[in-house]
Amino acid sequence: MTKRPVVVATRHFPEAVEQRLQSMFDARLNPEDRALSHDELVARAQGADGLMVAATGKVDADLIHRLPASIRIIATFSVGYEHIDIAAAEQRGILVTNTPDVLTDATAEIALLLLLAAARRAHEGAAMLRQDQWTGWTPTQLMGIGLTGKRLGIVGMGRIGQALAERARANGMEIHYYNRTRLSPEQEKGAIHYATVEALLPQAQFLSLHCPLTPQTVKLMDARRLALLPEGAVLINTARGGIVDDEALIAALKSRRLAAAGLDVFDGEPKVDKRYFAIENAFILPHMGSATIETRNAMGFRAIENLQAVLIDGKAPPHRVKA
Ligand code: 8YV
Repeated sequence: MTKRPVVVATRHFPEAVEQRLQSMFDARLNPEDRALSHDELVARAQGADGLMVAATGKVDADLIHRLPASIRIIATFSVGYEHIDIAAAEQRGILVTNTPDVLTDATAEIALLLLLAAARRAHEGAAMLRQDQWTGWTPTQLMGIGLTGKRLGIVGMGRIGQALAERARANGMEIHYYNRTRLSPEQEKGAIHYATVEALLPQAQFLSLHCPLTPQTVKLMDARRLALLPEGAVLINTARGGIVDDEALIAALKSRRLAAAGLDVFDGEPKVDKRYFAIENAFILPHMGSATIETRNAMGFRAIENLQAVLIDGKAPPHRVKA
């Protein structure tokens, strides 16, 4: 039997994904899901052909330079790839791939969940009930904000932004968006395009972030831009925590300048600015955007398709990302 390519998995992936990995490759798994130091990862990668990583571990230039020359592909189990130094990988002739499309619906669903939960004060209601503080219905209790007829601003109208727009339209919202390039009329479906984020913000009674984290979008939502949102706006972030300036957002939520926020991602994850825990108008989740069984399996299979193309079929990977 010919030697099967060796793939190192840096995390414990869903069972069906690991089974497929093992059926196709000589897979070095991480069943305990231990956080691997760079030293450990470099040791595990000796003689290996590919890595399957997740967005939770930095694959920086230092690590890439230390990888053995046998590594030909780094397949990330994520659509985002800001954790990988692509230029450093390219310099060493290592291909980098991601998992687009398959998590679009799941992430849009979580964005809608955050939008509804933040607007309708779900956290406060649930906490009141669980802490046995509910003394009964009153005409003015926990009044939130309705979605129908409101303007939703979307920053980044790619796949996930468009999927959220679809769902928001079904809830009676009007879609306004910023994207570097304007979409075609078929994709826009009546959404209104703005050439700058600054032009969009004053329109956005709700604002949802769907752009990647890049040097240009770090702290995009800073105090100045948050102040451009209408009084009582709701901010949703399912993209990356680093796009929002926590200091500015916390101040805006505390002062009620913003009515609420729904956050699935945090700057410096898994460390979270603990002040959010005490902010009742923040509905927060621990990065669950793609966390459905179907989606996580599909992400794994997509990562495997890329590994297979490069390491078994000797072809270009279907989902290569470039510097
Ligand atoms: C992943 C994500 O769960 O794909 C992404 O970019 O943010 C999440 O859906 C996570 O990054 C796992 O690698």
